Amino acid sequence: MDVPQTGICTDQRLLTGERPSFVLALLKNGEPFFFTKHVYVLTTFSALAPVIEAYGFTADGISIESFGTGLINRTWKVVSAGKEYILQKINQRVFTQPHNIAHNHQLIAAYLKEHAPGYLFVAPLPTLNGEALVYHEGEGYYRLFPFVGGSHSKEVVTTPGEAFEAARQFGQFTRLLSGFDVTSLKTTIPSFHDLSLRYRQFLDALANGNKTRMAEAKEEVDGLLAQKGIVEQYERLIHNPDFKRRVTHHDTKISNVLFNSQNKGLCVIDLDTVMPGYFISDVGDMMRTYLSPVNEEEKEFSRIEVRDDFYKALVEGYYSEMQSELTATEKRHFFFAGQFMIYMQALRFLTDHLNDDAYYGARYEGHNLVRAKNQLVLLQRLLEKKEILQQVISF
Ligand code: GN1
Ligand code: MG
Repeated sequence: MDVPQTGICTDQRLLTGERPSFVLALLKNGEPFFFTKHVYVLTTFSALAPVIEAYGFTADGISIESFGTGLINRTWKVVSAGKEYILQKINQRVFTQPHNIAHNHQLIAAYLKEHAPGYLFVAPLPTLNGEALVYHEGEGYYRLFPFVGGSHSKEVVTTPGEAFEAARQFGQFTRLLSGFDVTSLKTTIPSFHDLSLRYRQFLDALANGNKTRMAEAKEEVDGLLAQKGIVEQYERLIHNPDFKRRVTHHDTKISNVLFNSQNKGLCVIDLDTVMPGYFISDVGDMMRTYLSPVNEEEKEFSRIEVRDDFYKALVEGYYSEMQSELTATEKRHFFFAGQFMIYMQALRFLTDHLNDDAYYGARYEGHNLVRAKNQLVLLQRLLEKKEILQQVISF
């Protein structure tokens, strides 16, 4: 196996439950040198070499560095021979059947190629053997994407124009696939946005989770239990035939939209959770991540707010693509989408806190409790504006 003679590999990601790590590996004459603050994560060229070789990269001059802020998969930016790529390792604790993801990507890519040939769908690149995934023995599954040239992503939405653009992108994605047979998609995470299941998992964590943490989080636990009506409303909705199963992205946070240098939306990314679902998942996660000037990581809760003009832009952006697709029942539940998703995310963060951070990991003690509190405040801010915001949808 060849290892590069020179290059830099950085990795700031953490392993679940461990402390933040920073590793800088410099390779000289094939020998790695590590400069570390906390040596918990080691990602070296040699660890990734079998993967990058599958794509025919030569080791000389390649650079691989950690990229993005996703919580589940691990992502690197790869530069080789002047070309940029995104390399990802699929988290198999979460995505237990990586081939299901590849199957979905292939079906959607083929459909869009035929029905919307100009659409930018960022599909994985095939290996030298024509495979969509690389299996690295003892490590897991990887795939490589082209890096969309001239693109950038965002962590928070700073203008209504950005909210409009992002909402338009997700609306366009679902609309272009409205003629696609949604039942042909495989489920990549069973019951991913099933709020009733998330609620049961929360109750389960209350019964079996960390008792000390439970006592400390009593106020948040009670706050979530008190809003169980959201689960009941969700149950009623999904049994309503006017609530359609559509091709749904299921992770529409702002960092999953690529923008060009003029801040126009280019495409949506992070397509692993594209599955049959309901529009409230996509619209709700946009509300969760576009309406406030700060995101789920914010510890200063007074900075969390719901911006009316961003809500309006979100509605207009999504409707610019989906207005004629949505049923009247769906439109009436536009606001509910935000309640549904913010509540679900608060449940998931608090459940994980009670389960000792087994799913999301934690960068500091109490990280998921802070995230849960943050989402509860956001939900409160949204509900306070219910009447005003519902008037925005007058068309
Ligand atoms: C996870 O890995 P990432 O950041 O794309 C999670 C989403 C959550 C999000 C919260 C598969 O997404 O559902 O909304 O964290 N994805 C999965 O930041 O659980
Ligand atoms: Mg994601």
